[in-house]
Amino acid sequence: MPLTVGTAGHIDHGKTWLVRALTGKDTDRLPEEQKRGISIDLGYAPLDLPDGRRLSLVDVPGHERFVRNMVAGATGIDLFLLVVDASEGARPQTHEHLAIVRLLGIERGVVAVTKVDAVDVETRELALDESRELVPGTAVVATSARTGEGLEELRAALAEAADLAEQRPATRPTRLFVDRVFTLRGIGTVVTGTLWSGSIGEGDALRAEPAGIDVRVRSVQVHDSPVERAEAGQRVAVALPGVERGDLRRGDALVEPGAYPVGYRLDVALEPLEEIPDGARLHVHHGTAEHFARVVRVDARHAQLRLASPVVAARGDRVVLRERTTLGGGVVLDPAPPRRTSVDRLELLERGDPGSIVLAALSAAGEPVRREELARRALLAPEELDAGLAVAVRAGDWYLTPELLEELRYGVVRALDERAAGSQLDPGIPVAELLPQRPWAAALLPLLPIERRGSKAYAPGATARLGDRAEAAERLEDELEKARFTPVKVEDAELARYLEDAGRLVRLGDGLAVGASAFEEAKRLLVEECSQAGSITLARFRDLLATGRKPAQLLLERFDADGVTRRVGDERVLRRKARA
Ligand SMILES: Nc1nc2c(ncn2[C@@H]2O[C@H](COP(=O)(O)OP(=O)(O)OP(=O)(O)O)[C@@H](O)[C@H]2O)c(=O)[nH]1
Ligand SMILES: [Mg+2]
Repeated sequence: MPLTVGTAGHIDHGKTWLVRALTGKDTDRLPEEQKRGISIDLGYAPLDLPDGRRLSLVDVPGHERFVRNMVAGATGIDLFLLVVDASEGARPQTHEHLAIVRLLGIERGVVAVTKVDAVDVETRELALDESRELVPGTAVVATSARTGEGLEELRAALAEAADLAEQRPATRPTRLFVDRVFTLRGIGTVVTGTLWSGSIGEGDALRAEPAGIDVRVRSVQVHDSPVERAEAGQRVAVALPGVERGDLRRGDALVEPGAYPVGYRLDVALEPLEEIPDGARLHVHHGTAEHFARVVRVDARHAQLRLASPVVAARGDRVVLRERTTLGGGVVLDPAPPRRTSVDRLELLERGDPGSIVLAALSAAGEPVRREELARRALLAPEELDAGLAVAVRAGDWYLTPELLEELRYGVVRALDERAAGSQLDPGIPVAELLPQRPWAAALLPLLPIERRGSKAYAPGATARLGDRAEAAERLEDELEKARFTPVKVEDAELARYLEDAGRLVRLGDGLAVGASAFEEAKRLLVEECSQAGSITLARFRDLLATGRKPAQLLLERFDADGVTRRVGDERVLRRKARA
């Protein structure tokens, strides 16, 4: 696993010299750094260990004015290399850098007591003791960049710390925080940074956030050597053709498109070093970015950070809070929280159970949600998300809480009940009207307690019932019986349709109907006549029924429509299927 080591320590305590002694590389490359003899910005060098492993080394400045650069460098590291001048001992930035490293969750490292060539044995022992007390449980090595003393021991101690370094948390999608942007002749814009998670290879389509610029990776280098893919934990240089140098800056993130939210709020669990009151204004260091922010306290341990600039974060990220001095830090619980905070929600996020987090996110959404949408909240790494989704209800591509499914099912049952109880003869509801008109509606249908018949949904086993129209139906049937072959106007079209479905009447044109028995009788007479005479005219049919011309006409049209007869000129003949 690739690891990055970051120096830490007070100004002038010998960090850069030690890095040069270990790697052969002078990381103070800015003219002003060389002129003033101090480090200002971050420096990078590869460090080869005795066992052949290669670590990345980040050298940070010790000057108190450049602590922000130190934090930017330290956010990507796995191990610290705390440097303490043997004659000076621990000084303010020794403590502050150590605190920052701790706030960033970096547990392991090595302490180098430097410049031991310049002190007597007693001072040296004093410095070693002080360092052991300062960072208990960590190897403390006496070194000199001038004489080379202790360097082998230091390499061995770093190798041991690397063996013990924590695995990175569950693998997240690709995210690299940019620490430098420059232009190379013939190549174009190049950004460097530590790859926090995922991998980057030639041809990858990534997005630079928060600018939202889509980029394509032309080539990737790790420590000045081209590689096919760079892995999480490595120092990476990425060539991005087509991007202007001015489009990107330190603090930006190169991410898998859509994998991280971009927002102006962070809910965090605080780790204060000093009192951080509600309303405090301070700087939030996250990744290589620095955001001005206001603190909204939620309770004794939680706060919402309202940022002046957009942040690209994930749950579990660390932040450092500063205002001239380091005030504390925090662990991100929600990288894109709602404005309204809730202690219960934050405690649930802090417990970290994937199932509970998924259910909370789904219930906050209030409707079914696709996996991508949940992934983009960056509350869970992909494999955690899949584990969490197992407790949700799945409907095609959509996920919802069991409670929401219950609610939807209940709503549908009630709507169908109401419909059946009402005056409607047809207790069905058009399927399209069952659920809100949302993209997930179709996927949810199979989970509803309904029976589909055509375009309508019914309660399982539901049949049409006359209910309070039974009397009207009886009256109508009496009337039809009396009228016999003379069609009767039926005002209640729904009732007519219902009675026709039930085989109790036959609808003709113009809202007219005849009774079922009269219709059958008319049909029998028609078929008989046609069978004997071969055909029938309207006049002959009228005479057979002893009725008017119009009723005979309407009945014949219905027989045509039913496929009993076929018109040939002025006459009708039986269709083949009606014969015999
Ligand atoms: N005698 C002696 N002097 C050293 C040694 N290492 C560094 N120095 C002296 O300390 C000065 C500062 O060393 P740097 O390595 O630049 O210190 P630094 O910690 O990187 O300083 P900043 O980056 O500005 O915080 C050097 O210019 C040297 O004069 C050493 O091993 N022995
Ligand atoms: Mg330096």
